Amino acid sequence: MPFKRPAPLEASSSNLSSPSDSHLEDIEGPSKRSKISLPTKVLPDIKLYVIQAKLSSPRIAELFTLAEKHCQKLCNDIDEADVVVTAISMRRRLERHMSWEVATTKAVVTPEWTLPCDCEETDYGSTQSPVAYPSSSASAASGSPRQRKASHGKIPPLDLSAEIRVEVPSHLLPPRDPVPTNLERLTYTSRYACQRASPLLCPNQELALELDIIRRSRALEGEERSALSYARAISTVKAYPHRIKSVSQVQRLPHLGAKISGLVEEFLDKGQISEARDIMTSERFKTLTDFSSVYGIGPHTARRLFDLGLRTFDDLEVYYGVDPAEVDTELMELEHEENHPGWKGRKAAQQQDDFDESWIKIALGLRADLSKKIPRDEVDEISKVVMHELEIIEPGCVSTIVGGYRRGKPESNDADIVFTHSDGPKVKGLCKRLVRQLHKQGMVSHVMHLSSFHGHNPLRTTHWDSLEKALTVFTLPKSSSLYTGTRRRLDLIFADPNVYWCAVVGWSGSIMFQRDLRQWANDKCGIKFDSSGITRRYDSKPFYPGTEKEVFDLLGLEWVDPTWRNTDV
Ligand code: TTP
Ligand code: MG
Repeated sequence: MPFKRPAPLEASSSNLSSPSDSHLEDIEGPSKRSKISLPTKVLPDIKLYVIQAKLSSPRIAELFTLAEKHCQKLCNDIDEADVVVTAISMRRRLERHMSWEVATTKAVVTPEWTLPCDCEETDYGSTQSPVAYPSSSASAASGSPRQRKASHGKIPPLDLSAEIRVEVPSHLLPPRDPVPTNLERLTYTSRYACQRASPLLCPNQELALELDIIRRSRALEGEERSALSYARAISTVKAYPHRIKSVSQVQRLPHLGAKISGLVEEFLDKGQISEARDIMTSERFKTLTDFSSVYGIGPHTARRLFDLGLRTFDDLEVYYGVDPAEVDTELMELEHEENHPGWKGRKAAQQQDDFDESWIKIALGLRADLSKKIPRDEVDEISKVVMHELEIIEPGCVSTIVGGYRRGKPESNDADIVFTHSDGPKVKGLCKRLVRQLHKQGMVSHVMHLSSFHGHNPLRTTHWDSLEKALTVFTLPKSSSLYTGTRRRLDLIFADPNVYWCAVVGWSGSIMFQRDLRQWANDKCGIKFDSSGITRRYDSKPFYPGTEKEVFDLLGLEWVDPTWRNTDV
Protein backbone atom coordinates (compact mmCIF):
# COMPACT_ATOMS: atom_id res chain seq x y z
CA MET A 1 0.00 0.00 0.00
CA PRO A 2 1.50 3.35 -0.94
CA PHE A 3 2.60 5.76 1.70
CA LYS A 4 2.06 9.45 1.47
CA ARG A 5 5.10 11.36 2.37
CA PRO A 6 4.46 14.11 4.87
CA ALA A 7 4.95 17.51 3.31
CA PRO A 8 7.24 18.99 5.97
CA LEU A 9 9.79 16.28 5.49
CA GLU A 10 9.78 16.45 1.74
CA ALA A 11 10.56 20.10 1.83
CA SER A 12 13.10 20.20 4.55
CA SER A 13 16.38 18.49 4.84
CA SER A 14 19.19 17.48 2.68
CA ASN A 15 20.55 15.33 5.40
CA LEU A 16 17.36 13.49 6.13
CA SER A 17 15.23 11.98 3.55
CA SER A 18 11.57 11.37 3.99
CA PRO A 19 10.25 7.93 3.25
CA SER A 20 11.31 7.33 -0.27
CA ASP A 21 9.93 4.93 -2.81
CA SER A 22 10.72 1.40 -1.95
CA HIS A 23 9.18 -1.68 -0.44
CA LEU A 24 8.56 -2.55 3.12
CA GLU A 25 11.85 -3.72 4.39
CA ASP A 26 13.26 -5.37 7.39
CA ILE A 27 15.68 -3.40 9.46
CA GLU A 28 18.65 -4.03 11.56
CA GLY A 29 17.79 -4.38 15.22
CA PRO A 30 18.62 -1.35 17.29
CA SER A 31 20.49 -3.35 19.85
CA LYS A 32 23.47 -3.53 17.55
CA ARG A 33 24.02 0.18 17.85
CA SER A 34 25.60 1.38 21.00
CA LYS A 35 25.48 5.05 20.30
CA ILE A 36 23.09 7.21 18.40
CA SER A 37 22.73 10.83 17.59
CA LEU A 38 20.37 12.97 15.64
CA PRO A 39 21.56 14.32 12.36
CA THR A 40 23.37 17.56 12.53
CA LYS A 41 20.83 19.26 10.31
CA VAL A 42 17.65 18.79 12.24
CA LEU A 43 14.09 19.66 11.48
CA PRO A 44 13.03 21.72 14.46
CA ASP A 45 9.25 21.59 14.06
CA ILE A 46 8.91 17.92 13.58
CA LYS A 47 6.65 16.14 16.00
CA LEU A 48 8.13 12.82 16.89
CA TYR A 49 6.49 9.74 18.28
CA VAL A 50 8.55 6.78 19.39
CA ILE A 51 6.96 3.33 19.39
CA GLN A 52 8.74 1.74 22.29
CA ALA A 53 8.15 -1.89 21.33
CA LYS A 54 11.38 -3.68 20.41
CA LEU A 55 13.47 -0.84 21.85
CA SER A 56 15.49 -1.18 25.02
CA SER A 57 14.92 1.31 27.83
CA PRO A 58 18.36 2.92 27.44
CA ARG A 59 17.77 3.32 23.75
CA ILE A 60 14.36 4.87 24.30
CA ALA A 61 15.88 7.27 26.80
CA GLU A 62 18.64 8.09 24.33
CA LEU A 63 16.11 8.81 21.59
CA PHE A 64 14.14 11.08 23.87
CA THR A 65 17.24 12.96 24.97
CA LEU A 66 18.39 13.44 21.41
CA ALA A 67 15.00 14.64 20.28
CA GLU A 68 14.90 17.20 23.01
CA LYS A 69 18.43 18.27 22.33
CA HIS A 70 17.56 18.95 18.74
CA CYS A 71 14.34 20.73 19.57
CA GLN A 72 12.16 18.05 18.16
CA LYS A 73 8.86 17.80 19.84
CA LEU A 74 8.02 14.46 21.33
CA CYS A 75 4.34 13.80 21.36
CA ASN A 76 2.23 11.32 23.26
CA ASP A 77 -0.36 10.89 20.60
CA ILE A 78 0.72 8.97 17.57
CA ASP A 79 -1.94 10.69 15.50
CA GLU A 80 -0.30 14.07 16.09
CA ALA A 81 3.17 12.96 15.07
CA ASP A 82 4.84 13.86 11.80
CA VAL A 83 7.46 11.20 12.23
CA VAL A 84 7.02 7.85 13.90
CA VAL A 85 10.20 6.12 15.01
CA THR A 86 9.98 2.37 15.31
CA ALA A 87 12.13 -0.71 15.33
CA ILE A 88 9.21 -2.79 14.14
CA SER A 89 9.77 -4.14 10.68
CA MET A 90 6.53 -5.90 9.87
CA ARG A 91 3.40 -4.19 8.80
CA ARG A 92 1.21 -6.45 10.84
CA ARG A 93 3.11 -5.72 13.99
CA LEU A 94 3.08 -2.04 13.26
CA GLU A 95 -0.68 -2.21 12.93
CA ARG A 96 -0.87 -3.07 16.60
CA HIS A 97 0.30 0.44 17.33
CA MET A 98 -1.26 2.47 14.56
CA SER A 99 -3.70 1.83 11.79
CA TRP A 100 -2.26 1.39 8.35
CA GLU A 101 -4.31 4.36 7.19
CA VAL A 102 -2.62 6.58 9.77
CA ALA A 103 0.77 5.08 8.93
CA THR A 104 0.39 6.06 5.31
CA THR A 105 0.06 9.71 6.29
CA LYS A 106 3.31 9.83 8.23
CA ALA A 107 6.99 9.29 7.90
CA VAL A 108 7.61 6.02 9.64
CA VAL A 109 11.32 5.62 10.20
CA THR A 110 13.70 3.34 11.99
CA PRO A 111 15.72 4.53 14.96
CA GLU A 112 18.65 4.79 12.58
CA TRP A 113 16.92 7.82 11.19
CA THR A 114 18.51 9.41 14.19
CA LEU A 115 21.78 8.75 12.52
CA PRO A 116 24.73 7.25 14.28
CA CYS A 117 27.67 9.58 14.38
CA ASP A 118 29.85 7.32 12.32
CA CYS A 119 27.27 7.25 9.54
CA GLU A 120 26.94 10.94 9.22
CA GLU A 121 30.11 11.13 7.26
CA THR A 122 29.00 8.49 4.85
CA ASP A 123 26.79 8.81 1.84
CA TYR A 124 23.84 8.05 4.07
CA GLY A 125 22.15 11.08 2.72
CA SER A 126 19.01 12.31 1.21
CA THR A 127 18.33 9.24 -0.87
CA GLN A 128 19.35 6.71 1.71
CA SER A 129 17.54 7.27 4.92
CA PRO A 130 16.66 4.25 7.04
CA VAL A 131 12.99 4.32 6.35
CA ALA A 132 10.99 1.59 7.98
CA TYR A 133 7.84 1.73 5.90
CA PRO A 134 8.54 3.54 2.69
CA SER A 135 5.92 4.73 0.36
CA SER A 136 5.68 2.70 -2.79
CA SER A 137 7.03 -0.28 -4.57
CA ALA A 138 8.94 1.64 -7.15
CA SER A 139 12.40 0.71 -6.03
CA ALA A 140 11.66 -2.83 -5.08
CA ALA A 141 13.49 -4.28 -8.01
CA SER A 142 16.53 -2.13 -7.70
CA GLY A 143 16.73 -2.47 -3.95
CA SER A 144 16.06 -0.10 -1.13
CA PRO A 145 18.42 2.60 0.07
CA ARG A 146 19.47 0.41 2.93
CA GLN A 147 20.09 -2.44 0.62
CA ARG A 148 22.40 -0.30 -1.45
CA LYS A 149 24.06 0.67 1.75
CA ALA A 150 24.61 -2.96 2.48
CA SER A 151 26.43 -3.37 -0.76
CA HIS A 152 28.92 -0.86 0.57
CA GLY A 153 29.49 -3.17 3.45
CA LYS A 154 28.17 -0.72 6.03
CA ILE A 155 24.83 -2.27 6.96
CA PRO A 156 23.85 -5.93 6.71
CA PRO A 157 21.68 -6.94 3.78
CA LEU A 158 17.96 -6.82 4.17
CA ASP A 159 15.15 -9.21 3.53
CA LEU A 160 12.83 -7.26 1.29
CA SER A 161 9.95 -9.68 1.58
CA ALA A 162 6.79 -7.89 2.61
CA GLU A 163 5.64 -11.11 4.23
CA ILE A 164 8.56 -11.55 6.55
CA ARG A 165 7.59 -14.40 8.79
CA VAL A 166 8.68 -15.59 12.12
CA GLU A 167 11.08 -18.43 11.43
CA VAL A 168 9.13 -21.69 11.42
CA PRO A 169 11.19 -24.81 12.15
CA SER A 170 11.15 -26.99 9.08
CA HIS A 171 9.81 -30.03 10.93
CA LEU A 172 6.54 -28.20 11.50
CA LEU A 173 6.13 -27.66 7.78
CA PRO A 174 4.91 -30.38 5.44
CA PRO A 175 7.81 -32.43 4.06
CA ARG A 176 9.20 -30.97 0.86
CA ASP A 177 8.85 -34.32 -0.88
CA PRO A 178 5.71 -36.16 0.16
CA VAL A 179 6.47 -39.50 1.74
CA PRO A 180 5.32 -42.21 -0.69
CA THR A 181 3.05 -44.96 0.59
CA ASN A 182 4.58 -48.36 0.11
CA LEU A 183 1.40 -50.19 -0.85
CA GLU A 184 3.17 -53.50 -0.97
CA ARG A 185 3.89 -53.30 2.71
CA LEU A 186 0.30 -52.61 3.63
CA THR A 187 -1.99 -55.55 3.82
CA TYR A 188 -5.72 -55.68 3.35
CA THR A 189 -5.85 -58.78 5.53
CA SER A 190 -4.77 -56.92 8.66
CA ARG A 191 -7.26 -56.63 11.51
CA TYR A 192 -6.23 -53.02 11.95
CA ALA A 193 -7.46 -50.41 9.49
CA CYS A 194 -4.25 -48.42 10.07
CA GLN A 195 -2.29 -51.20 8.35
CA ARG A 196 -4.47 -51.24 5.28
CA ALA A 197 -4.54 -48.95 2.27
CA SER A 198 -8.02 -47.52 1.91
CA PRO A 199 -8.67 -45.31 -1.10
CA LEU A 200 -11.37 -42.68 -1.35
CA LEU A 201 -13.27 -44.83 -3.83
CA CYS A 202 -12.64 -48.54 -3.81
CA PRO A 203 -13.46 -51.24 -6.40
CA ASN A 204 -16.41 -52.30 -4.22
CA GLN A 205 -17.73 -48.89 -3.37
CA GLU A 206 -21.41 -49.76 -4.07
CA LEU A 207 -21.23 -52.66 -1.63
CA ALA A 208 -19.62 -50.41 1.00
CA LEU A 209 -22.38 -47.83 0.48
CA GLU A 210 -25.10 -50.45 0.82
CA LEU A 211 -23.60 -51.76 4.06
CA ASP A 212 -23.29 -48.21 5.29
CA ILE A 213 -27.06 -47.76 5.10
CA ILE A 214 -27.47 -50.60 7.60
CA ARG A 215 -24.67 -49.17 9.76
CA ARG A 216 -26.35 -45.77 9.87
CA SER A 217 -29.68 -47.32 10.70
CA ARG A 218 -28.14 -49.24 13.60
CA ALA A 219 -26.47 -46.09 14.87
CA LEU A 220 -29.70 -44.12 14.65
CA GLU A 221 -31.49 -46.81 16.59
CA GLY A 222 -28.85 -46.71 19.29
CA GLU A 223 -27.46 -50.15 18.46
CA GLU A 224 -23.87 -49.10 18.82
CA ARG A 225 -22.21 -52.49 18.86
CA SER A 226 -23.95 -53.55 15.71
CA ALA A 227 -23.12 -50.21 14.06
CA LEU A 228 -19.46 -50.72 14.95
CA SER A 229 -19.49 -54.21 13.43
CA TYR A 230 -20.79 -52.77 10.18
CA ALA A 231 -18.24 -49.95 10.29
CA ARG A 232 -15.47 -52.52 10.67
CA ALA A 233 -16.81 -54.62 7.82
CA ILE A 234 -17.05 -51.54 5.61
CA SER A 235 -13.45 -50.63 6.38
CA THR A 236 -12.39 -54.12 5.34
CA VAL A 237 -14.31 -53.81 2.06
CA LYS A 238 -12.79 -50.36 1.47
CA ALA A 239 -9.27 -51.81 1.59
CA TYR A 240 -9.94 -54.85 -0.57
CA PRO A 241 -8.11 -54.06 -3.79
CA HIS A 242 -10.03 -56.29 -6.22
CA ARG A 243 -13.57 -56.31 -7.46
CA ILE A 244 -15.40 -58.92 -5.37
CA LYS A 245 -16.91 -61.54 -7.65
CA SER A 246 -17.56 -64.30 -5.18
CA VAL A 247 -18.06 -64.31 -1.46
CA SER A 248 -15.36 -66.93 -1.06
CA GLN A 249 -12.84 -64.22 -1.99
CA VAL A 250 -13.60 -62.24 1.14
CA GLN A 251 -14.98 -64.71 3.65
CA ARG A 252 -11.68 -65.00 5.46
CA LEU A 253 -11.06 -61.30 5.68
CA PRO A 254 -11.24 -59.71 9.13
CA HIS A 255 -14.58 -58.39 10.38
CA LEU A 256 -16.61 -60.15 7.71
CA GLY A 257 -18.46 -62.68 9.83
CA ALA A 258 -21.22 -65.04 8.75
CA LYS A 259 -23.97 -62.43 8.90
CA ILE A 260 -22.18 -59.81 6.84
CA SER A 261 -20.77 -62.40 4.42
CA GLY A 262 -24.39 -63.37 3.79
CA LEU A 263 -25.19 -59.77 2.93
CA VAL A 264 -22.18 -59.60 0.63
CA GLU A 265 -23.43 -62.71 -1.10
CA GLU A 266 -26.88 -61.19 -1.50
CA PHE A 267 -25.31 -58.05 -2.93
CA LEU A 268 -23.28 -60.08 -5.42
CA ASP A 269 -26.44 -61.91 -6.49
CA LYS A 270 -28.90 -59.04 -6.68
CA GLY A 271 -26.80 -55.89 -6.81
CA GLN A 272 -28.44 -54.71 -3.59
CA ILE A 273 -29.17 -55.76 -0.03
CA SER A 274 -32.88 -56.05 0.74
CA GLU A 275 -32.50 -54.88 4.33
CA ALA A 276 -30.73 -51.73 3.12
CA ARG A 277 -33.49 -51.12 0.56
CA ASP A 278 -36.18 -51.52 3.22
CA ILE A 279 -34.36 -49.12 5.49
CA MET A 280 -34.12 -46.57 2.71
CA THR A 281 -37.85 -46.57 2.17
CA SER A 282 -38.75 -46.35 5.82
CA GLU A 283 -40.16 -43.05 7.04
CA ARG A 284 -38.50 -43.58 10.38
CA PHE A 285 -34.99 -43.90 8.88
CA LYS A 286 -35.50 -40.87 6.68
CA THR A 287 -36.78 -38.77 9.56
CA LEU A 288 -34.09 -39.86 12.00
CA THR A 289 -31.44 -39.19 9.34
CA ASP A 290 -32.80 -35.70 8.70
CA PHE A 291 -33.12 -34.85 12.36
CA SER A 292 -29.67 -36.10 13.29
CA SER A 293 -28.15 -34.09 10.47
CA VAL A 294 -28.89 -31.01 12.57
CA TYR A 295 -25.83 -30.17 14.64
CA GLY A 296 -26.59 -31.03 18.23
CA ILE A 297 -29.31 -33.56 17.59
CA GLY A 298 -28.10 -37.03 18.38
CA PRO A 299 -29.85 -40.31 17.64
CA HIS A 300 -31.51 -40.36 21.03
CA THR A 301 -33.06 -36.91 20.63
CA ALA A 302 -33.96 -37.73 17.04
CA ARG A 303 -35.85 -40.78 18.21
CA ARG A 304 -37.57 -38.81 20.96
CA LEU A 305 -38.65 -36.16 18.47
CA PHE A 306 -39.90 -38.86 16.12
CA ASP A 307 -41.88 -40.45 18.96
CA LEU A 308 -43.46 -37.08 19.62
CA GLY A 309 -44.81 -37.22 16.09
CA LEU A 310 -42.43 -34.74 14.48
CA ARG A 311 -41.49 -35.62 10.91
CA THR A 312 -40.17 -32.60 9.06
CA PHE A 313 -37.73 -29.74 9.54
CA ASP A 314 -40.74 -27.43 9.69
CA ASP A 315 -42.02 -29.48 12.62
CA LEU A 316 -38.64 -29.10 14.29
CA GLU A 317 -38.56 -25.34 13.75
CA VAL A 318 -41.95 -24.98 15.35
CA TYR A 319 -40.98 -27.30 18.17
CA TYR A 320 -37.77 -25.40 18.96
CA GLY A 321 -39.24 -21.98 18.20
CA VAL A 322 -36.64 -21.04 15.64
CA ASP A 323 -36.46 -17.37 14.83
CA PRO A 324 -34.22 -16.84 11.79
CA ALA A 325 -33.53 -13.20 12.73
CA GLU A 326 -32.20 -14.29 16.07
CA VAL A 327 -29.99 -16.88 14.43
CA ASP A 328 -28.47 -14.26 12.19
CA THR A 329 -27.40 -11.92 14.91
CA GLU A 330 -26.46 -14.04 17.82
CA LEU A 331 -22.90 -15.01 18.61
CA MET A 332 -22.88 -18.16 20.59
CA GLU A 333 -19.95 -18.67 22.77
CA LEU A 334 -20.08 -21.50 25.17
CA GLU A 335 -17.23 -22.28 27.44
CA HIS A 336 -18.02 -25.00 29.83
CA GLU A 337 -15.31 -27.53 29.57
CA GLU A 338 -16.33 -28.94 32.92
CA ASN A 339 -19.87 -29.74 31.96
CA HIS A 340 -19.46 -30.17 28.31
CA PRO A 341 -17.71 -33.08 26.71
CA GLY A 342 -14.68 -32.29 24.63
CA TRP A 343 -14.93 -32.49 20.90
CA LYS A 344 -13.91 -36.11 20.70
CA GLY A 345 -17.00 -36.79 22.68
CA ARG A 346 -19.04 -34.94 20.14
CA LYS A 347 -20.64 -37.96 18.63
CA ALA A 348 -21.06 -39.51 22.02
CA ALA A 349 -22.54 -36.28 23.28
CA GLN A 350 -25.02 -36.29 20.49
CA GLN A 351 -25.96 -39.80 21.37
CA GLN A 352 -26.36 -38.90 25.00
CA ASP A 353 -28.16 -35.69 24.14
CA ASP A 354 -25.73 -33.74 26.14
CA PHE A 355 -26.05 -30.72 23.94
CA ASP A 356 -27.61 -27.53 25.07
CA GLU A 357 -30.89 -27.28 23.23
CA SER A 358 -30.20 -23.67 22.32
CA TRP A 359 -27.51 -25.00 19.99
CA ILE A 360 -30.08 -27.05 18.21
CA LYS A 361 -32.16 -23.96 17.68
CA ILE A 362 -29.22 -22.12 16.18
CA ALA A 363 -28.19 -25.08 14.04
CA LEU A 364 -31.72 -25.45 12.75
CA GLY A 365 -31.72 -21.84 11.67
CA LEU A 366 -28.43 -22.37 9.83
CA ARG A 367 -29.45 -25.72 8.38
CA ALA A 368 -29.93 -24.60 4.79
CA ASP A 369 -26.33 -23.36 4.63
CA LEU A 370 -24.68 -25.97 6.80
CA SER A 371 -26.14 -28.84 4.81
CA LYS A 372 -24.33 -27.67 1.68
CA LYS A 373 -21.03 -29.37 0.96
CA ILE A 374 -17.86 -27.30 0.76
CA PRO A 375 -15.74 -27.69 -2.39
CA ARG A 376 -12.00 -28.03 -2.02
CA ASP A 377 -11.11 -24.61 -3.39
CA GLU A 378 -13.34 -23.01 -0.80
CA VAL A 379 -11.68 -24.98 1.98
CA ASP A 380 -8.34 -23.67 0.68
CA GLU A 381 -9.69 -20.15 0.66
CA ILE A 382 -11.09 -20.44 4.18
CA SER A 383 -7.72 -21.66 5.37
CA LYS A 384 -5.90 -18.80 3.65
CA VAL A 385 -8.20 -16.17 5.08
CA VAL A 386 -7.99 -17.63 8.57
CA MET A 387 -4.18 -17.84 8.40
CA HIS A 388 -4.06 -14.21 7.35
CA GLU A 389 -6.02 -13.17 10.43
CA LEU A 390 -3.94 -15.44 12.64
CA GLU A 391 -0.74 -13.92 11.30
CA ILE A 392 -1.99 -10.51 12.39
CA ILE A 393 -2.57 -11.56 15.98
CA GLU A 394 0.29 -14.07 16.28
CA PRO A 395 2.88 -14.17 13.52
CA GLY A 396 4.66 -17.42 12.78
CA CYS A 397 1.88 -19.97 13.14
CA VAL A 398 1.65 -23.00 10.90
CA SER A 399 -1.40 -25.02 10.02
CA THR A 400 -2.60 -28.09 8.19
CA ILE A 401 -6.04 -28.54 6.70
CA VAL A 402 -7.15 -31.91 8.00
CA GLY A 403 -10.36 -33.98 7.91
CA GLY A 404 -11.87 -35.27 4.72
CA TYR A 405 -10.19 -32.56 2.67
CA ARG A 406 -6.80 -34.00 3.50
CA ARG A 407 -7.92 -37.45 2.51
CA GLY A 408 -8.80 -36.12 -0.91
CA LYS A 409 -12.57 -35.72 -0.62
CA PRO A 410 -13.81 -33.45 -3.38
CA GLU A 411 -16.36 -31.91 -1.00
CA SER A 412 -16.49 -31.72 2.76
CA ASN A 413 -19.19 -31.17 5.33
CA ASP A 414 -16.92 -28.82 7.22
CA ALA A 415 -13.38 -27.43 7.16
CA ASP A 416 -11.02 -28.68 9.86
CA ILE A 417 -7.71 -26.91 10.45
CA VAL A 418 -4.99 -27.77 12.97
CA PHE A 419 -2.64 -24.97 14.06
CA THR A 420 0.50 -24.60 16.09
CA HIS A 421 3.35 -22.21 16.76
CA SER A 422 6.97 -23.19 17.20
CA ASP A 423 6.97 -21.24 20.45
CA GLY A 424 4.75 -23.55 22.51
CA PRO A 425 3.53 -21.09 25.16
CA LYS A 426 2.13 -18.88 22.41
CA VAL A 427 -0.41 -21.57 21.55
CA LYS A 428 -2.17 -21.22 24.88
CA GLY A 429 -5.23 -19.02 24.54
CA LEU A 430 -4.60 -18.52 20.84
CA CYS A 431 -7.74 -20.34 19.78
CA LYS A 432 -9.91 -17.91 21.68
CA ARG A 433 -7.94 -14.95 20.37
CA LEU A 434 -8.33 -16.14 16.81
CA VAL A 435 -12.05 -16.68 17.23
CA ARG A 436 -12.38 -13.16 18.59
CA GLN A 437 -10.38 -11.77 15.69
CA LEU A 438 -12.48 -13.66 13.15
CA HIS A 439 -15.63 -12.51 14.88
CA LYS A 440 -14.38 -8.93 14.88
CA GLN A 441 -13.83 -9.23 11.13
CA GLY A 442 -17.38 -10.51 10.69
CA MET A 443 -16.29 -13.97 9.61
CA VAL A 444 -17.21 -16.10 12.61
CA SER A 445 -20.83 -15.74 13.61
CA HIS A 446 -21.23 -18.64 16.01
CA VAL A 447 -18.99 -20.64 18.26
CA MET A 448 -20.51 -23.94 19.07
CA HIS A 449 -17.82 -25.19 21.37
CA LEU A 450 -14.74 -23.49 22.64
CA SER A 451 -12.67 -25.62 24.90
CA SER A 452 -9.69 -24.52 26.87
CA PHE A 453 -6.35 -26.18 26.78
CA HIS A 454 -5.33 -28.80 29.25
CA GLY A 455 -2.46 -31.19 29.14
CA HIS A 456 -2.55 -34.65 27.72
CA ASN A 457 -3.80 -36.91 30.47
CA PRO A 458 -2.73 -40.48 29.90
CA LEU A 459 -4.99 -41.76 32.63
CA ARG A 460 -8.15 -40.35 31.17
CA THR A 461 -10.36 -43.26 30.46
CA THR A 462 -12.86 -41.65 28.15
CA HIS A 463 -11.47 -40.64 24.82
CA TRP A 464 -11.65 -36.88 24.71
CA ASP A 465 -8.95 -34.98 23.02
CA SER A 466 -7.54 -32.23 25.15
CA LEU A 467 -6.65 -29.74 22.46
CA GLU A 468 -7.79 -26.17 22.43
CA LYS A 469 -10.47 -25.93 19.80
CA ALA A 470 -13.43 -24.00 18.54
CA LEU A 471 -16.23 -25.37 16.43
CA THR A 472 -17.47 -22.33 14.61
CA VAL A 473 -19.75 -21.07 11.89
CA PHE A 474 -17.73 -19.10 9.37
CA THR A 475 -18.48 -16.99 6.33
CA LEU A 476 -15.85 -15.88 3.85
CA PRO A 477 -15.40 -12.11 3.69
CA LYS A 478 -16.98 -10.23 0.80
CA SER A 479 -13.51 -9.38 -0.47
CA SER A 480 -12.91 -13.05 -1.25
CA SER A 481 -13.38 -14.10 -4.85
CA LEU A 482 -15.23 -17.17 -3.54
CA TYR A 483 -17.64 -15.20 -1.40
CA THR A 484 -21.22 -16.43 -1.65
CA GLY A 485 -22.41 -15.58 1.84
CA THR A 486 -22.90 -19.28 2.59
CA ARG A 487 -22.16 -20.08 6.19
CA ARG A 488 -19.82 -22.98 6.75
CA ARG A 489 -18.82 -25.14 9.63
CA LEU A 490 -15.20 -24.52 10.52
CA ASP A 491 -13.31 -26.40 13.21
CA LEU A 492 -10.18 -24.71 14.55
CA ILE A 493 -7.84 -26.91 16.54
CA PHE A 494 -4.73 -25.66 18.33
CA ALA A 495 -1.99 -28.03 19.38
CA ASP A 496 1.27 -27.54 21.23
CA PRO A 497 4.17 -27.96 18.77
CA ASN A 498 5.21 -31.14 20.57
CA VAL A 499 1.94 -32.81 19.70
CA TYR A 500 1.17 -30.99 16.47
CA TRP A 501 1.65 -34.05 14.32
CA CYS A 502 -0.44 -36.20 16.65
CA ALA A 503 -3.23 -33.66 16.21
CA VAL A 504 -2.77 -33.66 12.45
CA VAL A 505 -2.93 -37.46 12.32
CA GLY A 506 -5.88 -37.63 14.70
CA TRP A 507 -7.91 -35.04 12.87
CA SER A 508 -7.09 -36.32 9.41
CA GLY A 509 -9.27 -39.34 9.99
CA SER A 510 -11.02 -41.21 8.88
CA ILE A 511 -12.83 -42.42 11.94
CA MET A 512 -12.05 -46.13 11.72
CA PHE A 513 -8.44 -45.39 10.83
CA GLN A 514 -8.12 -43.38 14.04
CA ARG A 515 -9.94 -45.91 16.07
CA ASP A 516 -7.61 -48.64 14.96
CA LEU A 517 -4.53 -46.46 15.41
CA ARG A 518 -5.49 -46.09 19.05
CA GLN A 519 -6.29 -49.77 19.29
CA TRP A 520 -2.99 -50.76 17.68
CA ALA A 521 -1.03 -48.40 19.92
CA ASN A 522 -2.70 -49.92 22.94
CA ASP A 523 -2.57 -53.58 21.90
CA LYS A 524 0.86 -53.73 20.32
CA CYS A 525 2.91 -50.89 21.75
CA GLY A 526 1.58 -50.27 25.24
CA ILE A 527 1.09 -46.72 24.14
CA LYS A 528 -1.81 -44.36 24.42
CA PHE A 529 -2.31 -42.37 21.27
CA ASP A 530 -4.76 -39.65 20.50
CA SER A 531 -4.86 -36.25 18.83
CA SER A 532 -3.42 -34.64 21.93
CA GLY A 533 -0.37 -36.82 22.35
CA ILE A 534 1.41 -40.12 22.68
CA THR A 535 2.31 -41.55 26.06
CA ARG A 536 3.77 -44.83 27.18
CA ARG A 537 1.24 -46.54 29.37
CA TYR A 538 3.43 -47.95 32.10
CA ASP A 539 5.26 -44.80 33.05
CA SER A 540 3.27 -42.10 31.23
CA LYS A 541 6.40 -41.01 29.36
CA PRO A 542 5.33 -38.67 26.58
CA PHE A 543 6.73 -38.92 23.06
CA TYR A 544 6.98 -35.96 20.77
CA PRO A 545 7.06 -36.99 17.12
CA GLY A 546 8.83 -34.37 15.04
CA THR A 547 7.00 -35.22 11.83
CA GLU A 548 3.81 -36.95 10.82
CA LYS A 549 5.79 -39.96 9.66
CA GLU A 550 7.39 -40.19 13.07
CA VAL A 551 3.96 -40.82 14.55
CA PHE A 552 3.79 -43.95 12.42
CA ASP A 553 7.41 -44.83 13.18
CA LEU A 554 6.82 -44.54 16.90
CA LEU A 555 3.90 -46.92 16.64
CA GLY A 556 5.90 -49.32 14.48
CA LEU A 557 3.54 -48.80 11.56
CA GLU A 558 4.10 -48.44 7.86
CA TRP A 559 3.48 -44.93 6.61
CA VAL A 560 0.01 -44.45 5.14
CA ASP A 561 -0.62 -41.27 3.21
CA PRO A 562 -3.87 -39.50 4.20
CA THR A 563 -5.34 -40.31 0.80
CA TRP A 564 -5.09 -43.98 1.75
CA ARG A 565 -6.83 -43.50 5.09
CA ASN A 566 -10.38 -43.51 3.73
CA THR A 567 -11.61 -46.40 5.82
CA ASP A 568 -15.16 -45.06 5.88
CA VAL A 569 -17.44 -44.65 2.87
P1 TTP B 1 -15.21 -34.62 10.62
O1 TTP B 1 -14.99 -33.21 10.18
O2 TTP B 1 -16.47 -34.91 11.38
O3 TTP B 1 -15.16 -35.63 9.40
P2 TTP B 1 -14.39 -35.54 8.02
O4 TTP B 1 -13.60 -34.29 7.94
O5 TTP B 1 -13.67 -36.82 7.85
O6 TTP B 1 -15.53 -35.50 6.93
P3 TTP B 1 -16.59 -34.33 6.65
O7 TTP B 1 -16.16 -33.12 7.39
O8 TTP B 1 -16.63 -34.13 5.19
O9 TTP B 1 -17.88 -34.89 7.18
O10 TTP B 1 -14.01 -35.05 11.55
C1 TTP B 1 -12.66 -34.75 11.24
C2 TTP B 1 -11.81 -35.89 11.61
O11 TTP B 1 -11.79 -36.11 12.98
C3 TTP B 1 -12.29 -37.19 11.04
O12 TTP B 1 -11.81 -37.36 9.76
C4 TTP B 1 -11.72 -38.19 11.96
C5 TTP B 1 -11.72 -37.50 13.23
N1 TTP B 1 -12.89 -37.95 14.01
C6 TTP B 1 -12.70 -38.92 14.96
O13 TTP B 1 -11.59 -39.41 15.16
N2 TTP B 1 -13.78 -39.34 15.70
C7 TTP B 1 -15.04 -38.87 15.49
O14 TTP B 1 -15.98 -39.27 16.18
C8 TTP B 1 -15.22 -37.87 14.46
C9 TTP B 1 -16.56 -37.31 14.17
C10 TTP B 1 -14.12 -37.44 13.76
MG1 MG C 1 -14.39 -32.41 8.30
